[in-house]
Amino acid sequence: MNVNDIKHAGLKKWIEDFAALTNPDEIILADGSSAQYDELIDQQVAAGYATRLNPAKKPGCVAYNSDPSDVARVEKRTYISSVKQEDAGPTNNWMDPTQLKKEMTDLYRGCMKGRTMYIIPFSMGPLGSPISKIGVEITDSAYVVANMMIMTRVGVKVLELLGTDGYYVPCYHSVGKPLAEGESDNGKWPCAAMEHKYISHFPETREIWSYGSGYGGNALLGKKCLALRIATVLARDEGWLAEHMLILKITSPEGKSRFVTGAFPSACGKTNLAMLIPTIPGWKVETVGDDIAWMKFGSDGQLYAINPEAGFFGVAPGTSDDSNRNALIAASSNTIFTNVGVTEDKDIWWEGIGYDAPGKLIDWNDNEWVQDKTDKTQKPAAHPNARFTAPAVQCPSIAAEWEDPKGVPVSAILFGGRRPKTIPLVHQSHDWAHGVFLGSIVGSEVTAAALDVKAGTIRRDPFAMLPFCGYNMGDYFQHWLDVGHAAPDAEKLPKIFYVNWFRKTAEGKWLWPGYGENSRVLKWVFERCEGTAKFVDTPIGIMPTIDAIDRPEGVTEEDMKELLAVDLDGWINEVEDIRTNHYPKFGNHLPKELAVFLDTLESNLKAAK
Ligand code: OXD
Ligand code: MN
Repeated sequence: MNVNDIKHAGLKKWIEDFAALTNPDEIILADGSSAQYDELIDQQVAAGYATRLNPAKKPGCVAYNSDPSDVARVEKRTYISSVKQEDAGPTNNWMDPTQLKKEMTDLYRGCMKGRTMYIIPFSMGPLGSPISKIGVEITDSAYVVANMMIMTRVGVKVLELLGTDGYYVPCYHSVGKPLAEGESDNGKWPCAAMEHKYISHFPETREIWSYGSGYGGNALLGKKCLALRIATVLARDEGWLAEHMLILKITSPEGKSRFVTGAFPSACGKTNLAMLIPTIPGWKVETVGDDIAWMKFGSDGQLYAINPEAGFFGVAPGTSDDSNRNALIAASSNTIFTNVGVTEDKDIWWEGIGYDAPGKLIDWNDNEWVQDKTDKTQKPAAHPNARFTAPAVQCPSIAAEWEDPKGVPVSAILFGGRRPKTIPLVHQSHDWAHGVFLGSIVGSEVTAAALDVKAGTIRRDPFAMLPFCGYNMGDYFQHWLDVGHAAPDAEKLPKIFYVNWFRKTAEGKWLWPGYGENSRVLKWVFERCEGTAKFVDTPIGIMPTIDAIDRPEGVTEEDMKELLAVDLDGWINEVEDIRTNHYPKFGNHLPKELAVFLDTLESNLKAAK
């Protein structure tokens, strides 16, 4: 099938208009077939953009290196371009949509010269699910097409669902590097200069316009752009939730299963938690999704979640047999690696993979690289944000229900961040609205030196949505409260917990081992849902009694007391920081209900002193 066979007149005209503006050499429809995927990858390997990995070690896998200027999401070039600036709120970059569209139209003019334009019809969520949404991405990057084919459901079946007049979210993408007559990329990753990169969202018209970057969330427009920023706007208007959350299934030794979603800022081990291998005998954890959850009430009054994605775009460095064996297995075939080291026998390697580099590598900058453990200043072979793009279905822990079109019923929602002090291992909200308060105050220690924030400081990242909310975050808090008020049956709302795997002693030693041991906390969450867990009420919320969570090896009773203590002074400082530096940002968009929770927390803490 090709573009001329498209039956949807509006879609056809939209494609023709953009082709007239961007002037590509040819137009190809991504039909979703494995034959087309293989052909694309073969072409990319032949043109020098990608290296085919050793079929005996990594069958069906390729490795790409990007341009050093194009290695991550670029938040400072990401815009929520609503008509009114106030609707983008204090946490988003804003530009007037007319001005932004003018600037970007000028950049798009002729930008696909010498390149192929690909049309990618995609579904976020299982085909035909009442919770799914359809998008169409136009791109001039074959890398984007191949990644979208793993991360979403692509092709002819989506066009069939669209019919002759179905609704889709229109998404423009170009790497922003037109080729002159006879010019070639010579196998180098094409992209535009930083000041010409734009990741733009138009919430009123539900459009995504991306230019200049070929990497990850900047270019695979189904993920952060559609499934979070635009979806939050759709969810607000339609009464559901589009969230930066993993979805997991936990099953007790008695065979009872519950589903849990969890929001954690980037770099807090979300993918590891979603694929966790429990250390407690008899318990099982399975994966439904590792990054995004869309949640809607079912006709039974229960909140149901789907994973809108079909693959994992996971951070490679640090992924090892110990930290996440399931991810390594998922990414052992039919996977695209970006910015990792490649060994002489064409296998992959990265820092934290669990073994030393086997001989000479080609690093992510295309240079020869030999590991020198005595050189503390040696640049890494893999970029810290190097990624694997792997099909979800290949994950050994994938749950049988992961593609269920009606979604999975959610029993519990976790919020968390990287907090060395103050925040206990786990506490639970009294109810939904109190849980919204907990989500609104989430913060995480800044670890990446690249961020414009001093390492070691706490960056508030409410609901782990700071870079992903498509409208005013104060209004987003209100939407969460409204969802609770509108719940058909408040008893059936998920219970909400705040967890912290990252507590340290004054000497900087981890108090909690994390990874598979986090299953002990999940067990307590499960038991709270069952009504069987031991708990106490405290000034900050409901907490486990000291003996309610089995201690992992190496965690003493003293450690456990510290992990489950209410640090009154620490919390009083926390309240002060929220009152001074966090909540005021939202001005009159901050829901009154949340300000009341902050006052109540403060008086509870003072009364307990
Ligand atoms: C991601 C992120 O890439 O959250 O998933 O940054
Ligand atoms: Mn994410």
